[in-house]
Amino acid sequence: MWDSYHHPGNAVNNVLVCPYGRGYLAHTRMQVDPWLEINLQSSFEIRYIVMYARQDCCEPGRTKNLELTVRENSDSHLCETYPGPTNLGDQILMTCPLLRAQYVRIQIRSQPGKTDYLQVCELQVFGKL
Ligand SMILES: [Ca+2]
Repeated sequence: MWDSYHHPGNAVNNVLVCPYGRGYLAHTRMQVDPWLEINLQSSFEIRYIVMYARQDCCEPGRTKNLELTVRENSDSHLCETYPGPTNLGDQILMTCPLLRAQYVRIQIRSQPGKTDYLQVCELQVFGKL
């Protein structure tokens, strides 16, 4: 579920800077295990992703226990986990062992009984056809 001021498309709009205010971040509401999934429209050999953290406020502490998974159809594969927490303006690199996939997902695994925000300035996916 997305915060109405922070559309998930902001994570893939090729704008790497997110000043304070509406319309820059992809930002979920507070929830259990928030996630963002990118549909690459075709299958690629995924090598790594770079996630641009927000630069304006509210870190560290929010981006933690992050998982990178990829999937081709329903067959999902966990590539890497990132314990965090992230600091303001961090660029987080997470790698994947050359798996073919059409969908790339990042997800915070909430602690039992806790909820989290997932907030992303930009998510870049690198791979090859
Ligand atoms: Ca962006």
